[in-house]
Amino acid sequence: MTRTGTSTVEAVYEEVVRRNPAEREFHQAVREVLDSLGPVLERHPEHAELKTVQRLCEPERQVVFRVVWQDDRGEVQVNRGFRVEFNSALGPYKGGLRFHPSVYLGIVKFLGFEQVFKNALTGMPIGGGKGGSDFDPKGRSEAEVMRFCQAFMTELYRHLGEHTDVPAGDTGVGAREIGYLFGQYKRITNRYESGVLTGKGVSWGGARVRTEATGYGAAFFASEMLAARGTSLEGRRVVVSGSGNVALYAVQKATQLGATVVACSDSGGYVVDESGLDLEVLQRVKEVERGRLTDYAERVRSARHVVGGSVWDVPCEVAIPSATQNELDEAAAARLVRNGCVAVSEGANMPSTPGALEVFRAAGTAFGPGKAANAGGVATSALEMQQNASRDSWTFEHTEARLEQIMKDVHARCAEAAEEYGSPGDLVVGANVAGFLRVADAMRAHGLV
Ligand code: NDP
Ligand code: 2IT
Repeated sequence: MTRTGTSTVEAVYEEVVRRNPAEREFHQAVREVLDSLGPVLERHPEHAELKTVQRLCEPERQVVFRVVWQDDRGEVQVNRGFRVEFNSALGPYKGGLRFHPSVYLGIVKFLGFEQVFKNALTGMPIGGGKGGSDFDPKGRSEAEVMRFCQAFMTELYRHLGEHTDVPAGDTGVGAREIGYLFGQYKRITNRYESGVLTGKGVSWGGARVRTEATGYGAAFFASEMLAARGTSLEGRRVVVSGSGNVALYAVQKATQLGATVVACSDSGGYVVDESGLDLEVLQRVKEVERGRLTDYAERVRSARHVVGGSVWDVPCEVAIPSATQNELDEAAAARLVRNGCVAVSEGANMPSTPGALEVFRAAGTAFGPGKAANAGGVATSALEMQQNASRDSWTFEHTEARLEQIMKDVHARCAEAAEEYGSPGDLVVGANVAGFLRVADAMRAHGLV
């Protein structure tokens, strides 16, 4: 990296850490992007003058609010809600809502920052944002989840709109929660504004394939990376971490593409099944019964449940981490490489630590960063917005074909940018550079705002 590029990004990073103290995940996400931008700033000195990178690191708006609700025993509960509207250069703020006890501003900002680049990479007209709450849905009744969602939306609604900010799901937020959130938005505003949330039920404005889209997209992306190396998923041993929305559909698509998915996990441990996971049972346990992997292992004789431990101990050729940030560290990456893993497609956001990334780079492992590999979810959300705007409803086949093409395009954009900016084959650099250039160009056009 040349000196001007390096000194600019170093100064920006120091400033980000100073202005956003103790937001570790946000620092990490910014660092990774900045590490890719030196050569871009060299070639586009106007962005140094316009302080494009500094502006990109500062959210346009951050909303933090109190959420008060009553649990089933009548006890008053107080949670914190967030919506970080990060960047609207390319379209309305777009990004999911996460309900998990670990949520704080640093998590929401890292996710919002990643979302800006991811959404740019899809080529669609969507800006970046993210939100959520430290509410823990685990063990909560249906009625409690509904009351929480209503209380959350009672504040959030004033910041939303189909041309302003369009949330969707993320960890802990699926079709059920989107339903309650939409109902409350409609009640407060007296508007059936379909395009204000995505991930809706198909019978009331949702897009087919949105449920499957992130996991399918991550499997398609793995397939693209392997194709670029003259091979495929056919006959490959795959491990997927997590067993939530992204993981389930990554398992399904990888299996449809000829792979055998031998393991998946949750926060309590993992299951291994050498004959391949039984998706039907897995879906019933996780989606219908909202159960645990221990329930799955009780029903499937060939499966073995391991309490605790790391799913990355299970040898595989392709890994699709789809649980949470920093779930795959340097030691796990080294084990994966040693066991013959040739490709990693990140279904989750930032699941690999910086140390893991270095291991994969050094080993020449094909690596698809989350902001590229999991972009299928938000891209299909943008397709849902299109359908809502035209009051149309597409078939599953048509929508899936669009998703597959989008994932191919995202891969191509990353590969081309990596090549052009001196890091051929490095899709981390490619994703950061291609995402940056598209947002930066729009920001320049809009002037100093
Ligand atoms: P879900 O809530 O449906 O599932 C999350 C899964 O990950 C669960 O199996 C959960 O286990 C596991 N998990 C969560 N936190 C931890 C943890 N700290 N340690 C171990 N396991 C954990 O979420 P999604 O599938 O929707 O999201 C998974 C990831 O994908 C997140 O990083 C999210 O940001 C990302 N993503 C999601 C998209 C979407 O459309 N939903 C789009 C793009 C990215 P347990 O049940 O035990 O908590
Ligand atoms: O991280 C993500 O891209 C998501 N959670 C999906 C966001 C969306 O608006 O569909």
